[in-house]
Amino acid sequence: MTFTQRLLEIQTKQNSLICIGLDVDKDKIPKHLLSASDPILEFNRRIIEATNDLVCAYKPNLAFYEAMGEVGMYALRETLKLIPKTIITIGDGKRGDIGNTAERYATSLYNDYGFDSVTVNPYMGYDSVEPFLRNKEKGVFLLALTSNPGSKDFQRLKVGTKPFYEKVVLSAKKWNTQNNIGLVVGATHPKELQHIRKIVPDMPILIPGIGKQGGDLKSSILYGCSKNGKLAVINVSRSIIYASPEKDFAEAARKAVLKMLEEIRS
Ligand code: OMP
Repeated sequence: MTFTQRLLEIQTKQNSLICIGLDVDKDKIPKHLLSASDPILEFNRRIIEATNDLVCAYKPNLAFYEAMGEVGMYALRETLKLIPKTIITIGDGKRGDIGNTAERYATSLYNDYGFDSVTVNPYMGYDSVEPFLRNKEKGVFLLALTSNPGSKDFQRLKVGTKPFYEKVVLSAKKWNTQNNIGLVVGATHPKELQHIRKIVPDMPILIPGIGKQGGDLKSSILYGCSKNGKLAVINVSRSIIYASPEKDFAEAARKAVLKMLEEIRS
């Protein structure tokens, strides 16, 4: 089964397009957890237990764990063990380097950590992406048009008559011979999302930027989904995991996801 087929199956079974970003910051977790033997792991455990029946994916952003050194990396590995195998994991490291280095990154993220999929920055071209594509069961989300203000600096520059990000989308389409490539398109660009979905009707699109970054859920669903209402992966990190700073944080996270699901389904 290819990555995209598996994602589709999981989204159907879970009846959810939501991905929770596990971007855990020790300064932001409820204070009572700081006395736990591993506060980050405990936080993630509670969030995963409270939400795993409502989501299609979890996306730990590696930066948050790397920033904590060995303690963080341990928490990340243990967190991955807590995520049911029926849910997709996305290792968000936005990797991108020459071929032999990319190969090592792919080995680390897929085989050592065991992520089902990763985010990759395609700026260095095909040879930097290809090692991540070899296993059709593993997925690659290529940055196309990112959610941040700086996305205009390079991604929107015209190459001939088309913006650079569109070249990325067209290349991704060409490289997708194993049905395991997806794109990243920020929720902050609804018009472009609609245009990109037309170019790649059946490719997964990871859509971050809802909540704190100001992206809109309704337009992300309307423009980001495939014809059968799937393959958009709506990522939300802070607005869900920090829905409450108190002891009820896990229940509050669940409530926040339920509210989003209601909005999506309506
Ligand atoms: P919140 O803004 O807290 O929901 O977090 C967004 C998450 O998505 C962070 O982990 C970002 O690194 C990530 N992200 C973006 O915000 N914008 C992008 O264009 C791409 C990503 C990503 O690849 O996940």
